[in-house]
Amino acid sequence: MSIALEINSKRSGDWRDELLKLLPGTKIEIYPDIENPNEVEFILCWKPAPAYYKRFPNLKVVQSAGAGIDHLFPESLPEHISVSKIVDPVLKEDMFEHVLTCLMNGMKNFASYAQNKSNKQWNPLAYMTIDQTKVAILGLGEIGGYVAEKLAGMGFDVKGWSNSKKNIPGVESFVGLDELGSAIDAVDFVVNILPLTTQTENILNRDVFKLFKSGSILINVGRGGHVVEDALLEAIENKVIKAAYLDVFHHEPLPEDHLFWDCAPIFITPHVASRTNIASSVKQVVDNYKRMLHHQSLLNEVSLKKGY
Ligand code: OXD
Repeated sequence: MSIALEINSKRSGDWRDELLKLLPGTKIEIYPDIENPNEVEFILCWKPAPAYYKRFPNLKVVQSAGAGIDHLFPESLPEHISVSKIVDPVLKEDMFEHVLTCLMNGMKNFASYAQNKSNKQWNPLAYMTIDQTKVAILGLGEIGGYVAEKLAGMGFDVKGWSNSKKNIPGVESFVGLDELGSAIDAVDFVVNILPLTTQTENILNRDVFKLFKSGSILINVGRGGHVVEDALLEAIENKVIKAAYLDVFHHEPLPEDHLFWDCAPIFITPHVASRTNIASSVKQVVDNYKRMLHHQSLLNEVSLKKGY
């Protein structure tokens, strides 16, 4: 019995070291150096290659190394394989801080002042305050719900949109495609924290951008696949969207020749809004491995049908 790590980043070694501290003596191998694929029952993944699971005939559990599972090809996984995601207070707090940074930057015009400085221009602009600022959060799962509640607690006027009704203090809840327009109506910032599923892919499209308040700001910390890129560039060109803070993209790293690099109102961060903290997440991975060994249900298991 062994654990395989297929983590498309430089962090595989760190994951293995942390796992070994809690599971001494366990065989933990980093793909492609797998001695016997038949022994692998548990795999920890971040952006594995398509059909990765076919390499391991006795695989029982796929554990995402992040909060999302869209990168695990959930639609093609056989039903007998269980899938779990990371749910970690550190991830939620980091996401809240990133979103707050984008909000405050937009509200206080820091990008304009950076540009004015390079032109030696002294040009005071009108700023927004928290109590005047309306925010819509798309996606009220573990992370989105946390961000919405914290922003509401700070005094932002917060609306939330999700698949099912939510009862979050201070957050007005809107449900389903019929209510998407009401959720984003008249808000200053739209923050996307949705999971990427067949239902939510391309949800930020031309028709939806037409419902944005003129001069509003988009913050995308969900997935690149939520956004129809041409439609976003058009909405920016038409000044419907004043600025966009994008942390996630269709292709990562964002290709050098991508139009977003040269579009001044688009701010690019390299998928860093909230990165899995190995030290605070490793215990739940170990718990899931032990649960699998004892035929118990997993922590933070996701529904493959729903995709989250
Ligand atoms: C995640 C991410 O899913 O970093 O955790 O996007």
